[in-house]
Formats: sequence, C-alpha cells, structure tokens
Amino acid sequence: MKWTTFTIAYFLFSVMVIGQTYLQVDPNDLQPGGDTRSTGNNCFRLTMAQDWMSGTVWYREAVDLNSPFEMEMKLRLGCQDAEGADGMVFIFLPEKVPTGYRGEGMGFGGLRPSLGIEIDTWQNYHLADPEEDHVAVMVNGNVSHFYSQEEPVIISNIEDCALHLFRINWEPDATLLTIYLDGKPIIARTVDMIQDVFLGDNTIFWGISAATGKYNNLQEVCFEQLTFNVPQLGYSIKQRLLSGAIADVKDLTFRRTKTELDAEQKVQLDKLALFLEENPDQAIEFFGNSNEGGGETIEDKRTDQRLERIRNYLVQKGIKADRIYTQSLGSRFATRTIDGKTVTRKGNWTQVRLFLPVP
Ligand SMILES: [Ca+2]
Ligand SMILES: [Ca+2]
Repeated sequence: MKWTTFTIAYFLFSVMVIGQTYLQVDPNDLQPGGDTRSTGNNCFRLTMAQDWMSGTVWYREAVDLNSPFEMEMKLRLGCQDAEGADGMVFIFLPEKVPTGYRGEGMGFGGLRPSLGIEIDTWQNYHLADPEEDHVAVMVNGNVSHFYSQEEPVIISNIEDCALHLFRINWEPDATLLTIYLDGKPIIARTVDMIQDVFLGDNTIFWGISAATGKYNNLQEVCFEQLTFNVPQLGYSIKQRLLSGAIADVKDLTFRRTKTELDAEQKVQLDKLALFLEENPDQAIEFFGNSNEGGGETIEDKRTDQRLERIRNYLVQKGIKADRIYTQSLGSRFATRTIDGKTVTRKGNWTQVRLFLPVP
C-alpha cells in the first residue's frame, strides 16, 4: 500500500471547493457497543476511569466510499496524563462489532479488514509507540508502529479533561483521507480504501472505540454535528455556465460502448445537481456527442441511452424533469477547423449549457 503525505496547500484548496450539507444528529442513529453508555445530548462514555474496559459507538448506516463525506465529533481522552490510558480509534469496518481488543488495542486491535485512526495516549514500547500522545492511520487492527510506513504524528498532551474537535474528511476522487484535530489538519494521506483495504467493498460502517488496560482514563465522544460534504463545481466552470457558454464536462465522457454511469460521473452529476439547486431559475441542457466509428444508428442509440441515464440520475437527486433537456448530436460536431487545420475528435463526449427557459 502506498501512502503519500500531501502539503497543507493542497488541502486548503480541496476544502475550498467543497460545499457542505449538514445531517442532523439523531441519537437513534448511534449504536453503543461493549462498555459504552449514552450520557445524553449525543454524547457517549466509551470507558470509565477504570481498568480493562472497552467500548464502541457505531453510526447506524454504512457510508459509500465512492462518495465524499465528513464526520465531526468532540473527543475527551480523560484527565490523567502520566497515568492515563489507552486512547481512542476512529474506525472504518465492514460490520458493526461490540469492540476489538482492550488495553493497547484501544478497542480496535484485531479487527480486520479495517482502517483506524488512533489517538493513542499510552506508550507501549513493544509497539514502537512514541513517548508522547500521538495520532496515526493504522490498518487491519494492527496497532504496532514497527511495520507501518508512516511515522505517528506527535500531538501535545490530549488527556487534559477538555473536549477536542476531531474531523475526518474523505475525498474519493483523490482517495484522500484528511484528519483534523482542534481545527488544524494533522494528517493527509492518499489511500485507496476500497481496493487496498476493503478488497473491493465500498459499503463500510464507521464508529469510534476506546479502551483501558492496566491504566485508565474517562473517555467520551460527543457527536455535536455530523457533516456530510457534497462536492461542488469549480468556480471557473460555474462562471462559464452562468454566462450561458457551452462547457465540456470531462467526467461525463463515456468509454467506447459504455452507457452506464460510473462513480466519477455520478460525483460530477451530484455537483451539477447542487449547482441547479443553487440556481432554481436555470434549466440545463446536455449535448451527447459520439464519434466511435460504430455506425450512426448504433452510436445514436447509445448516446440516447447515456443522456437518459444522466436525466434519470438528476431526477433521482431531486431535480425536476422539466428543467433537464437533452440533445443527441451524433458526430455532427466531431470535425472542426481550428486555425486552418481540420481536427477530428473521437470518442463519446458530453457538453452542457445552462439557460433561462421561456416561461
Ligand atoms: Ca499505546
Ligand atoms: Ca498524554
């Protein structure tokens, strides 16, 4: 598995292009496991300040790793620093289990396949833990740093009785996982979660675990606001569309004979749907072009199918059908003269334009 650390500049950019839709936190959507007890107001006590406890809390619904999302919560890692243990782990797992191993396992140890983000407050020498509290991305319930390719990120003492803001952001296009602590980005990693961690499975549950061992701490989580993000169109394409110009949408290019929408195309259509919601007066027109050499009749039929799928997808996303127009252009605009040279375009490409329909 390849991990890449991104620069801060990269994620400032990625945060800016993302719009937010908030999901109301419903306590019924949060399911406690192991020693976890609800303490009201969307807060859960995962462990008391007692030895050998462990608990989890899971979100009821799975997330689709093909879609972007973000979760935000507040964590209390306890009040004992030198004598406090063991820490918490934010977990992605294909099933909801009561808890993993206690003690150094932090309720995550032994769970596989999995991806966990540990906030470890106890130094276990045989796991190559640093002396300080630290955060790290771990896979398959393995809490040892001996074989991991990335060094854990050292943080200042987090066992200070306070609630700390913890945020996870997933961008499937870039397979980028970013982790924020107290509002600051501390880890940005690319990891192909679907292929490399979950072996093709994209429907994954998420939750948080904590455990104590020979030492302990009171460990709690509060889900003040769950934020699921929807990606937005870039600024320049928005301006182009609002000016009435026709725009080429790269992600809506279909390969050869393909007529089904893939994950990337759905994300692109999600962006367009959000843009249409923001501009309720505008209608949208899709132009389907095809120059694959498969014969006019067959290509036209496929183009019609693609446009129909695009329309159906947007209707499913809540855009009224009478705002969506489609036109199949075949290979009519495949050949153009640019600077005196004849240029022929191959493939199946889609263009869009926005317009104000005549009332
Ligand atoms: Ca540890
Ligand atoms: Ca500490």
